[in-house]
Amino acid sequence: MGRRLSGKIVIATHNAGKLREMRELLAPYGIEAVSAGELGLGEPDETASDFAGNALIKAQSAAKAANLPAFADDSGLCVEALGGAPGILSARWAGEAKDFYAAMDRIRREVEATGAKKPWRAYFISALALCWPDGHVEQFEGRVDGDLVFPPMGTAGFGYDPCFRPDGHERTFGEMTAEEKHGIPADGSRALSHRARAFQALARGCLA
Ligand code: ITT
Repeated sequence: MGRRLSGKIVIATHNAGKLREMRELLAPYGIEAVSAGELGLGEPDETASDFAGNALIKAQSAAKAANLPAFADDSGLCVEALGGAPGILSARWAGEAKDFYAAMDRIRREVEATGAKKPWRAYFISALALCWPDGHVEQFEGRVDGDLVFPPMGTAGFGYDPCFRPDGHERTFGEMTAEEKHGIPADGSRALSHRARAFQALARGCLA
């Protein structure tokens, strides 16, 4: 059992899509969440070589700056035919303009160039970090596997959602409701998205 999270926390993200999902995941627990953007916190450089390391950098920096417990997510889409790219560079592939349709098209072109046979396999990873101002840290990870879909389908969600169809489903994340993508099943069964799966582990460790 990890350290129990309560009271007020910072959600250490500047990504509006993630912020919405992280707020929705925390909502049932009566935790007051303020975002890094609302507090005017800067964005630290994500210099680690893996998702967990970058989540830790974001959570530690926000916990220190706000003197509150901080909750961060580092996540991305890993394409098997590309050796796991874009992976931790998922946000950077969308460029300054945050053009995820361009990033999805780059994935399509690069996978096509490898000659990989369909279905093109991919997975999303979410690494969550909770950091307290005294330096205590709790970390969790979630993953969901699926196929890439081109052209991208649906306009729900954010980022790479329209080009990812999770295993066992007929629709992409971009065609799913928020509840389908990252709702936490009331019967205790496994959630669908990488972030919701990581959050289930966090809830068992720090919110029970
Ligand atoms: P913060 O660091 O401020 O949280 P960011 O967008 O830079 O925001 P990351 O470095 O973790 O976040 O980049 C992850 C990228 O991967 C993100 O920009 C999304 O486009 C993509 N991604 C992560 N989770 C996703 C999801 O559930 N659906 C679609 N795309 C996702």
